[in-house]
Amino acid sequence: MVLEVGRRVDDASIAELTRADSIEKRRAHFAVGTVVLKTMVEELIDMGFEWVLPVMLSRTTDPLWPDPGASIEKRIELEIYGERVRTMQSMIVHKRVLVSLGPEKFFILSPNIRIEKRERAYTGWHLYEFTQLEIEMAYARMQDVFRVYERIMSAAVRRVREEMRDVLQALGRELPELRPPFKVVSRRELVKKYGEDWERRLPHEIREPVWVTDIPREFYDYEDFETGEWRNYDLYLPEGYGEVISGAEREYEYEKMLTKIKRDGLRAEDFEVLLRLAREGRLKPSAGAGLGVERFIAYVVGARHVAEVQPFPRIPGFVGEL
Ligand code: ASN
Repeated sequence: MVLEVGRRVDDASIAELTRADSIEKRRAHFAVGTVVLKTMVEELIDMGFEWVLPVMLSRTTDPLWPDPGASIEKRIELEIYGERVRTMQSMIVHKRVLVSLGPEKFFILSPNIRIEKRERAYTGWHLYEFTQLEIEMAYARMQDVFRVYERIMSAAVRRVREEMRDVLQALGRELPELRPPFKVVSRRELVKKYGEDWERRLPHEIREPVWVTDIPREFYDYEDFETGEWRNYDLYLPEGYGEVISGAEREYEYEKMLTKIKRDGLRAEDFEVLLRLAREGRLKPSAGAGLGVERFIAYVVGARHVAEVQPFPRIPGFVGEL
């Protein structure tokens, strides 16, 4: 169904999508998205998660560096009240502070701005503004996070299949049921099997979602300094769709975090609160992740471009009419 990764859409379909009056054609996507969001939020609340609200401007944000998947063209900083603030690339730093000071189990629908390189428009899988369904749980392990997302995603798919059969049919989408637990494979195994290009190939090779673990990236994900193993994970979707969740067990020790911040060439003063809590022994171990809301809905409706589920598409390199 989906064209080759890296070129899922062309300029003509992007031009069409970014016209303000193209909304009408995509109304079915918003109806499905409503059921998806409602189900996931209800399931999280049933599991005892508290719903907290996002921030959008802050002195600190996710550096998104080093990350093999990142391709940020511009980082947005602005001045307000005489202070420099950044727009949120993700709320990871805030999640770590909040989970340590309370509540210990929460979720956030968090808007992120990531000015991705223009060529990413054509992957069909990148946006310059999107929303993450973020969770964080104190003292949790990666398997706990797997179970939470498996439950909310499979419940959402079940509900859409049951309640929106006609809409799926009109969209021409044959949506398979999700059957947890999903398979878990390490990045090292994938490199052996598919080579360094595993990330492009995997979404075309799998028939069910797969958790990929042990990915070297930002300082806040837990790294075992003895074995070199990272206790982090991404969830990949089949049918050519790809990564939809990213998360990790987290670093919480002061010295280790500082070593990694310096190793990555970041500025310790950008993460002052995190480091202060860690130094005082108040930064709790936790695990969490974020699900790309538009990506998951795009998978559910069978969209060619993830922007098809946004009312006002935010496609890298293309600023629409609204
Ligand atoms: N949401 C991710 C996490 O919880 C971080 C990210 O978006 N870079 O780990």
